[in-house]
Amino acid sequence: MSTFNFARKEISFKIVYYGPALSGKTTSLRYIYSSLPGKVKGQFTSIATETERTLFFDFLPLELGSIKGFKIRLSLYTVPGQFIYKLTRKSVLRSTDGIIFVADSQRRKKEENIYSFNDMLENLEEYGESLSTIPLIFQYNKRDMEDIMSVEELQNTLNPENKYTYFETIALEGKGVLDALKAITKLVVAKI
Ligand SMILES: Nc1nc2c(ncn2[C@@H]2O[C@H](COP(=O)(O)OP(=O)(O)O)[C@@H](O)[C@H]2O)c(=O)[nH]1
Ligand SMILES: [Mg+2]
Repeated sequence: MSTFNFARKEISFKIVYYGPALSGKTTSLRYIYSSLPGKVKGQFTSIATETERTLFFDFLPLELGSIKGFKIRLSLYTVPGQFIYKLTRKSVLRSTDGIIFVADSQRRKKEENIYSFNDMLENLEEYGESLSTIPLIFQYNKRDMEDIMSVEELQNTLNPENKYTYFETIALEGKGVLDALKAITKLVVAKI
């Protein structure tokens, strides 16, 4: 839920990077962090296990331009993808304004992508939310890897009605990451 702070003339939006474990969510946030000038980005907080997989969440506050005199703030979160962290994923998703679903293009991850997408829908539903009100953008990530699904196959699997915009991304190189962020930002800002 976007929040207005009239005293400080700020609007804050929350965007969650959702997807299966190791699909490239934290890498996407790292790239965003490294590519933006210092005054735009806040502290990048990452709480990780020793194996470098996200345990709780990653959090990156950004200050963008302003509209109608209100400063735009974005808070970017990622969820831990491993099956056992379902409750954490649900709590990170609370009151989100937009979702970037980071799918892993590798063929052997097909079922995990589907599981994660359905898990996200379930969690939204438990908050009384759905994709009819919360904008979503896909990142079809790891396009540089061997044995990946075609975009057509990913679309048929995750986005069969082509309702959501997708970007082919290589988070490790930053390719497509900022385009996806801009697209979701446009959608969440348009909603207010
Ligand atoms: N080749 C390749 N590796 C990637 C890409 N994106 C992420 N990775 C790697 O995949 C692994 C998991 O990435 P991470 O961002 O931690 O996944 P998360 O669990 O979704 O946060 C790391 O070793 C990354 O370097 C990509 O587009 N291409
Ligand atoms: Mg992570």
